[in-house]
Amino acid sequence: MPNLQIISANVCPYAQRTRMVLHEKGLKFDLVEIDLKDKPDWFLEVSPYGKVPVLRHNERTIYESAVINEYLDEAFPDHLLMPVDPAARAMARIWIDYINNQFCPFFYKVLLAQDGETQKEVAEKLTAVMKFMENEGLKKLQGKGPYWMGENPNLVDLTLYPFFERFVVLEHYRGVVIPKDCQRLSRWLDVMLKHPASVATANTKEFHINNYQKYADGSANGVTAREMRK
Ligand SMILES: N[C@@H](CCC(=O)N[C@@H](CS)C(=O)NCC(=O)O)C(=O)O
Repeated sequence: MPNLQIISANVCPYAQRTRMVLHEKGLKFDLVEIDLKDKPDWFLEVSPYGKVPVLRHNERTIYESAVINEYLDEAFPDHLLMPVDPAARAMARIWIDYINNQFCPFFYKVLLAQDGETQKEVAEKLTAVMKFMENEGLKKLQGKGPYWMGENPNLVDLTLYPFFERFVVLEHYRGVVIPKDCQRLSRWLDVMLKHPASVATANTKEFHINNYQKYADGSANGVTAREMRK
């Protein structure tokens, strides 16, 4: 049995990604939950950025969700979650990078912005990001779908989904919704909400709304909130 441990916080979308990958691949693992508001001393020794998720596999420690997910896919190749064809692998990485560097920052910035003008500006940017994902991503790559790159979920789906599980928070605090003309994105979300790895790792709408209150009222002061405010 693989000796896998994941250090996680159930509030964290990045950690949920990795739990989804472990679930999707059918891997058994020990889950170590930490409180991000009161991080244990041992955690700072294993997590150089002070962030979850962190994976421990035998003697190795690996961090950064996108890196952990590819590591798991390579170390346990039974049920691959990256395409095999090099061009398709490159395309999957392009979208994982886009999600991490465009979608995620604007997701947080919409919540963190405190004045109306900035909230409007970042909400417009997030809307443009979703339209780009609809037209450049789903429309060109998913074929008959229903997943990002076809009929099976891959690492792109598992990278993006945890943020859409939390999208209700943006609607609740800022009135931001998925644009009406992003129908593929909405259908993708409907399918992902029912996907077994999503169901196995899900938290409720109320849980997320409560958890992001400090982001929305401007009092969040963790590493992520400070970085995303920049
Ligand atoms: N780029 C990182 C981001 C991970 C991240 O931001 N995790 C947050 C929780 S969602 C965290 O641990 N933040 C520590 C803090 O806010 O103090 C990854 O993909 O793993």
